[in-house]
Amino acid sequence: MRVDVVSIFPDYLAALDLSLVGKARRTGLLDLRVHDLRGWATDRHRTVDDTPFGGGAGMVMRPDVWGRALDDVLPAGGAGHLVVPTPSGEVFTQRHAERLALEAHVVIACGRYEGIDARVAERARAAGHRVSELSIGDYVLNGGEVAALVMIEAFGRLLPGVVGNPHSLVEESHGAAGLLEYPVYTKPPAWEGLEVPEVLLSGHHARIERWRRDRALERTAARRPDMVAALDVAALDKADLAVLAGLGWQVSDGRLRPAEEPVAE
Ligand code: JCH
Repeated sequence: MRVDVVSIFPDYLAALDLSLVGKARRTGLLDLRVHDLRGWATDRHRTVDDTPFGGGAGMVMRPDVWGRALDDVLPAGGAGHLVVPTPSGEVFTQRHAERLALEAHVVIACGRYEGIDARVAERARAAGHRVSELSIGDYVLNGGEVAALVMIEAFGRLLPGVVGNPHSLVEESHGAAGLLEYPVYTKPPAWEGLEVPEVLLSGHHARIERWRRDRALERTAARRPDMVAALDVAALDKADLAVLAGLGWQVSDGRLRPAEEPVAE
């Protein structure tokens, strides 16, 4: 897979030399290149921004500079996928990561200031590229670089051969099960008076599976009620439904719904 990142702070992306993504680059699974946007500026000061039309605070990144950059890094014939991190995008999820991992060529345009002139995404779409304007969550960053790091790590580990054991990819949170991960423990079995749950030391595989499933259901109900509401009821067994009932969730009209909260007098 080929990935190009364009930024006025290319050094921000230095972390991509490390860990799993760094290894994927060295082994040739990932051809990742980072570019300095100022290389496409034309004036003495290498200006990339200007004041916003319509007024308002801050500066906006110029479309002409970005246009020259993308003409050089997007593949010919509208065959690219342009990702633009932005606080106004759809929220990036594991589904986006899975789709991006299937692409031959992704270009990530990291903005700064108040963002990039909207005509840049518009023109890339008109040229036939896929364009995804994506937020990594509901908080405000100073630019797209950290979001690009997050996305590259999320899709990079899904490339065939990047994570050693592909089994560990399917068992994780936000995979098919739609539940958060159960808590995990390792040695020593007793640490500072805290014990590993006995069932995990029992060697009883079926009981361990049930215990993990119960903890996953509990955690998901406590932390992510939106994920409980989205569960496929047909994929749940009687024990799952009993645990969820104990947590205040009931099936009605084929969907899980929270039991009514008592109305205050
Ligand atoms: C970005 C900015 C507009 C701040 C400039 C480019 C992504 N999830 C997520 N949060 N923040 C970002 C992000 C991505 C790219 C850029 N900024 C700063 C831009 C704003 O409007 C309120 C605020 C932030």
